[in-house]
Amino acid sequence: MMKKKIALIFGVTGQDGSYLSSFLIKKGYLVHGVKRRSSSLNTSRIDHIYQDPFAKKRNFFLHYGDVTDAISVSTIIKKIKPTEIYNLAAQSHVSVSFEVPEYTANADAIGALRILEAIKFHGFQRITKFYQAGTSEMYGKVKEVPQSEKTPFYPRSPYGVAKVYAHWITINYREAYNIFACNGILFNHESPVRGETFVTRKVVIGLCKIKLKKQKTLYLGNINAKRDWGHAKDYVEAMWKMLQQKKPSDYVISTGKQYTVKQFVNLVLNELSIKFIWKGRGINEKCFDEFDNCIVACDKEYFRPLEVDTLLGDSRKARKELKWKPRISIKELVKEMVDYDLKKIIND
Ligand code: NAP
Ligand code: G4F
Repeated sequence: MMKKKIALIFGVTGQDGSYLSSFLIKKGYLVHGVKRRSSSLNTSRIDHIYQDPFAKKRNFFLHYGDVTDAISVSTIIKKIKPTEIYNLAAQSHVSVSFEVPEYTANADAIGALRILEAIKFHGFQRITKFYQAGTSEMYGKVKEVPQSEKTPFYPRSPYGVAKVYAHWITINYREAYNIFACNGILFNHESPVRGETFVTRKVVIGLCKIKLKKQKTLYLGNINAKRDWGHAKDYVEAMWKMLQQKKPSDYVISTGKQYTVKQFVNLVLNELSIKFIWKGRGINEKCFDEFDNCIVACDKEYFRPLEVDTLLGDSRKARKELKWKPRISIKELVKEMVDYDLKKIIND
């Protein structure tokens, strides 16, 4: 009988962690996830795959740990001896990284180093493959359009800078110690379980509440920023595909289509059948419903010290070598997110 593959996911309780866990369980993996201790439950995204610790024949296991704690990282890796490690753990909010830059560097940059060093320290170079959750934020003030694996980085936030370190330390351990290590450079990807303070989910929740007359106005920051938005379900498949190649490499994962935040708002308003009109310019631009109620406005509070104005990915390498392509369109993504939050708000 073939030995089961063993995956270890740092960041299992996050959006991508939940989709990746479900995906790998379906592929027949034994999946181990690292969760942080928190004062209230932080496992709602993985409740559907949770298994009783006393149940026989389990394929999903949780461990307490933290990527800022080298001993916990090293102990878990030694105990599990995983065939694949996915490092999804991060303080992943760009705006928050300006408020907690040192913590962001510790978790997002040195966190990756701690995992790589543990693989090396335990002599698992030949056993354990490594995936690093890189980001289009590394392109920041973009040097070319669209952005590919060859585009130079110019990060614009403590988060982006930390991720550039993680990117290069992954390449460094691949070249120095022959670890099968890959960087995914993923553009924004969303889902119904996206964190509530990222713009897509914030817009969906806000406008659903406005539709249900539970909120009057949604306040946003820079509505002219452009993003290349995909669906998390498609993107976790690309992570897995990278680790199934003959040779490790780095890949851009993106849809190749770009929308402004304002266009995303419009898609959600259409999905909710809310008639609307935009008036004004710049920070004074506002969206009104058919009864002249202001339903969307901008507030300085949500602007960042530096902005990434535009992101658009060129994922031709992944499409060719990984035979990967996004399946879910932005319209389908919006519909799924709206359906989920409308139901949730009605039932809460
Ligand atoms: P997310 O929902 O914010 O999830 C982040 C995960 O990391 C959560 O499980 C979180 O735990 C965990 N975590 C945070 N700090 C940690 C620490 N010190 N030790 C251990 N775990 C820690 O992010 P996501 O959207 O799933 O993204 C997954 C990864 O891809 C992140 O590294 C992110 O930076 C990167 N990325 C995301 C996108 C995107 O558009 N979603 C694009 C490119 C790259 P808690 O649940 O306890 O907070
Ligand atoms: O949804 P966002 O917060 O995502 P952002 O900053 O692009 O970062 C996300 O994608 C990255 C990949 O490129 C990941 F690496 C990262 O972990 C994260 O998942 O903001 C998107 C855009 C920004 O330009 C922001 O300024 O929306 C703009 N925006 C406008 N109003 C807002 C708001 N963003 C947030 N969060 N909240 C607002 O009210």
